[in-house]
Amino acid sequence: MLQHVFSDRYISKGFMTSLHLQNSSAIQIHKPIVIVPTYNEVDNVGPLVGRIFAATPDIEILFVDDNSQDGTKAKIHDLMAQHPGKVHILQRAGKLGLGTAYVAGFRWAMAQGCDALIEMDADHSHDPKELIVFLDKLKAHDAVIGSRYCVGGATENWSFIRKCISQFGSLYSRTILGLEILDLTGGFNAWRRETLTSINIDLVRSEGYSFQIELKYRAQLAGKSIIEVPILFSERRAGQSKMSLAIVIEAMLRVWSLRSIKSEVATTSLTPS
Ligand SMILES: Nc1nc2c(ncn2[C@@H]2O[C@H](COP(=O)(O)OP(=O)(O)OP(=O)(O)O)[C@@H](O)[C@H]2O)c(=O)[nH]1
Ligand SMILES: [Mg+2]
Repeated sequence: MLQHVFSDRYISKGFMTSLHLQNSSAIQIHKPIVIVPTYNEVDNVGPLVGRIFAATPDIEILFVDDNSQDGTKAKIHDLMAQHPGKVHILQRAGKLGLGTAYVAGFRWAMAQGCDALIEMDADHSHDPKELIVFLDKLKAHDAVIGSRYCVGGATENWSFIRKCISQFGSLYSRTILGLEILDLTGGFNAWRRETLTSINIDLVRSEGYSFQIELKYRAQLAGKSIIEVPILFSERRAGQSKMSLAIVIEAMLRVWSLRSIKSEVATTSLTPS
């Protein structure tokens, strides 16, 4: 059950089209949280917190830091002191990968009673102004996918090669897995707590981009109501990319093994949350 939503500029031009219109029952959101994995993002975390609270004052932020060596941890502790009870840190011993960072973050946030969990990169590629749209859409859908590839979505300042890798990655995964979601590798997504519980995140084994693909695959297989919302994805503002050839190759290979979890997901999605 997938629906696409189109940005105002496209709606006003008459481009609005919808696919599947079956919505999940409407809910209220009481305790939303943005989960940001960090590895050496010292120059990004401070401005990011400012931008998030400027866009959505009533939200919490959890950084999952993998023992960054550039002062990110100390910076996050400063931010926690400036925003008591609103900024949190989950510290891990070393660079253990994006996938396990998110699973640990999801578990931590759910244990705190958070009911809307939003994935976001630390490097300002994702615009906090979209959070309000995500939270609004999450009232009626099990998951909201920030999409560069639905109508109205875009990337900014990306090299031709980077665009090709990203678009090929989504097309390749969609074809192999038979998925309808257009942006499979993107990391700006919102999940209802019940969605993550019912797709059993403890079973997720992927890292890097394949983590994003696996989560979306499990959600679609479980019949969740998913909406794609257009986003503008910007190049990172500061610091170094952690993207590597190994992560791209892991994603390409992992997609094939994801096919075999179809039956496993069908079973676990029947388990009450
Ligand atoms: N905790 C943790 N965070 C990570 C790890 N790898 C990457 N990250 C964070 O995950 C987010 C996405 O990583 P990026 O390096 O921006 O990857 P990308 O967006 O694909 O690549 P660029 O935008 O080109 O930098 C950033 O906030 C990183 O700091 C990791 O192993 N552990
Ligand atoms: Mg990035």
